[in-house]
Amino acid sequence: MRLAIDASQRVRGTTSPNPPVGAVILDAAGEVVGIGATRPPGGSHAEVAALTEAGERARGGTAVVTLEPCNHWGRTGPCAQALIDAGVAAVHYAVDDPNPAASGGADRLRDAGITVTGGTLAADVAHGPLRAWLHRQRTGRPHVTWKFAASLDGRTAAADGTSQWITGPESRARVHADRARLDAIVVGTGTVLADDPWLTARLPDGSLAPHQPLRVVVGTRDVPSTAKVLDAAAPTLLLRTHDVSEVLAALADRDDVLIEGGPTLAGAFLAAGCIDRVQAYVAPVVLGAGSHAVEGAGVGTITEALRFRRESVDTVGDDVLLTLVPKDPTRSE
Ligand code: AOF
Ligand code: ZN
Repeated sequence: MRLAIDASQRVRGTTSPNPPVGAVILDAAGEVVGIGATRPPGGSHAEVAALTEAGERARGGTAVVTLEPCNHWGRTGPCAQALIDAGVAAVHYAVDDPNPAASGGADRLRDAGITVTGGTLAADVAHGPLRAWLHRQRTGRPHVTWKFAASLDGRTAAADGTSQWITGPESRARVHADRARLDAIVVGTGTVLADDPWLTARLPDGSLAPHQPLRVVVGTRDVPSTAKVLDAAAPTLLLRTHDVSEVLAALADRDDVLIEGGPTLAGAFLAAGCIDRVQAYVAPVVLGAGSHAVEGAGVGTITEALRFRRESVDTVGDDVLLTLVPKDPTRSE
């Protein structure tokens, strides 16, 4: 299952509206003979990709899949039937498919005499590669992460507006690796005008990662045609609105969305209860003056404070990465 999870991680950001699923086929002796992951929409599901690699060696073997094999004719044929036809003897999967149109694969496999085990490493998969897709299945909207980098004194830019390199090189590398697995990155027009960000995912050598998320610019101010965000490195969507629900509606077929800035956009998403996870990079540096990560989150008094629960704390180089989820999810659950 760890191998299947790794395979699925590599296709994150390339499969939506389908889930990034991973599959591994073992032959009858327990040797790995096929590894596959969901192809872009219209392409093979993970099981079929792995079975194709395994060929005849799948007969009498075992399939390990991060999601219950599907049972329907959608854009492709049912994976449960493909596993039956390939003659596998056992199937282990992590998470039940919540999509009513596709579920039922486990029963179909059992009816064909295959030993089926569900729930293998289910929490790792549900909180990991399938988190955003499962969230959209449950709520009907994308999973939204709000990411920011701040100094020890809570500043996201210095007094003169300069903001590059608050956090260290390790944090920047991590941000780029994360970007390459996203479906969309959202910023406000204010951030585009102030910082002219490129919003691409770059590899450690500075070149562009093979997969680029959709760049989304939100707001009513004009974006100059020379803005880096409008170049050909990745697709870009301009949304002339401030309205959080309009932004989410425009991204309804995306699973994994990141809010990158600035403070007005973050405030609007927080006030609307539409942040599902926070990634706060805190750097050991003091700026003493300058902007903050959030403006206007609708908090007037301490009892209205938006509170979060710690999911993890990681050190990244000299920085600390706090990963948080809302304590009292309003719309997110
Ligand atoms: C699997 N393996 O790798 C994936 C599955 O329209 P389709 O045919 O592409 O089907 C999409 C649905 O199939 C999707 O909503 C989900 O329920 C399931 N995805 N199932 O067995 C896979 N990606
Ligand atoms: Zn399938």
